[in-house]
Amino acid sequence: MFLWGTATAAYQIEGAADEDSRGASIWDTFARQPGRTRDGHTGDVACDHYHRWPEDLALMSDLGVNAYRFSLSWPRIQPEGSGPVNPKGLDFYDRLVDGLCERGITPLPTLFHWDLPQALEDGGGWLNRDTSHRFADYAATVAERLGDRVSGWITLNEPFVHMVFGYAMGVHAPGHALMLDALPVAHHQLLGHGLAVGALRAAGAERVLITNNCTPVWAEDAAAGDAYDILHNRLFNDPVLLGSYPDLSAYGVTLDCVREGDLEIISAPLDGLGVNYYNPTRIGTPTDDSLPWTDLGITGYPTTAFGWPVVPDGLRELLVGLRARYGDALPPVYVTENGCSYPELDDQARVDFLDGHLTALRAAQDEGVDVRGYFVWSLLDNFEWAEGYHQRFGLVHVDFPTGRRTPRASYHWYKDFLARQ
Ligand code: GBH
Repeated sequence: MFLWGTATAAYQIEGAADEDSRGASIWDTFARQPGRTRDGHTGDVACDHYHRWPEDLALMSDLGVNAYRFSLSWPRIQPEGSGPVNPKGLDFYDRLVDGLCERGITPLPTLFHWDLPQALEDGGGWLNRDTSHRFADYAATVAERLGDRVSGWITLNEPFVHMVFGYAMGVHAPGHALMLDALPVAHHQLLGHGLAVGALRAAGAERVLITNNCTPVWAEDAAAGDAYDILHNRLFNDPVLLGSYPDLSAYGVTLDCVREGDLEIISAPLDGLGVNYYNPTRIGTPTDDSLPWTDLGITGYPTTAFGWPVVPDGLRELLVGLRARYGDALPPVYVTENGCSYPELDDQARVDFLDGHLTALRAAQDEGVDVRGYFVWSLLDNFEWAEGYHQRFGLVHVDFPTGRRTPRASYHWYKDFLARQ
C-alpha cells in the first residue's frame, strides 16, 4: 500500500512545553533566548496539539490520508535524555497511536526531529559520541512501549540541516557556529541512527527509514558542485546506503571521530530511504577560501512566501538521480516531506505546488524509481523554527494564539486527490 500522508514534528506543534513532567529540549532553551527566533516566538504553546490532538486526528481522517508522519519528543519521554522514563510522556504517544489505529491511519513516528534533551546538550550534544548510545536506549524504550502497534519508524530527520543550522551556523538550536568543526555531529547522528536501527529491529520493527534532506545540485562549476553534493547529500546517504563516507578532501578535513566498526553499524540494512524535497541548489565557484563552493541562489522560477524557488521537476530529477547513483543499493523511497509556505486560505499557489510535485513523483516512478510514500509538509501551520509563526506550511490554517483550525483550499484539493487514488 502506497503511504499517502501529512507530516509534522513534536516541537513545532505540541506546545505544553512544561506539562506532565516533560524535560527541557535545546529548542526550549534556544527559542527563549532573546534574538534567536523572529519576534521571539517559541514553541511553548504552538498548535496546542498536546491537548487538541483528537481534533487533528479528525482532520486527517476527513482528509483521507492513510498514514501520518509525526515525531516523538525525546525530552517528553525521557526528560534528562538518559535514565528514568516519564510515564505521562509515553502515555501521550500511546493515546495518539491508538487514535491513529482506530481511524485506519498508519503511524510513522520519527524518533528525532531536532529537539534534543537539554541535559544531553549540557554534555556536548551530538558533538559527544555518548549521545549516539543514549539515542539507541531511547529508541529501545519507545519501541518496547509502542512496537505492538507501530511497525514503521524513522530514526532521524534531516541530520544535514541539524548539523549545519544548529552546530555550524548557529541559526537553529543549539546555536553553535562551529563551521567545519561541526562535522562530528554528522557522524554521531549517523552512529545513533545505526544503533537505533538495531534497537528497533530487536523490537520487531518492519519498516525502518532515515529521512535525509536531499537537493539536486545545479552546478555552474563542476568541482564546486561536486563539493556541495558531497556535503549536503552524500555525507548522509553514502554511509547509510554504501557503508562508506565520501571524500572530504575538498574541505581539507578528515572525520577523525570514526572508529573501527562504526560504518558497519551505520550501514545496517534499511527498508526505505526517507527523502525531504524542497528545492534544487545552484552552486558556483568559491569566492573566498572558507568553503569550496558558493550558493548562487536560483533565479527565474516563482517563489513561495518564504522566498524558496518552486521547481517541481526537481523532485523527479532528485529521485532519478538517487536511483542512478545508488542503483540496487537504493531501497524504496518515501518522500517524507514536500510542501510550501503560503498564508492565504484560498491558497491556489499551494494547490499548484502540490499538483506539480505529484506529477513529478509519477514521472520518477515511470522512470523506474520505487517510490512508496508521499507526505505533505505540513498538516497544520506551525512553529517554523527561526521564523517562528511567520511561515505557514499548513494544509490547515491555524489562528495563533486561539489555535482555531480552518482547512485551506489545498486541504480540499488534497482530499479530492486522495479520494481518486
Ligand atoms: C524541513 O526542513 C524540516 O524538516 C521541517 O521541520 C520544516 O518545518 C520544513 O522543512 C520547512 O522548513 O535557500 O531557497 O534554497 C527543510 C530544510 C533548508 C529546505 C533550507 C530548504 C533552502 C531554501 N530547508 N532550504 S533556499
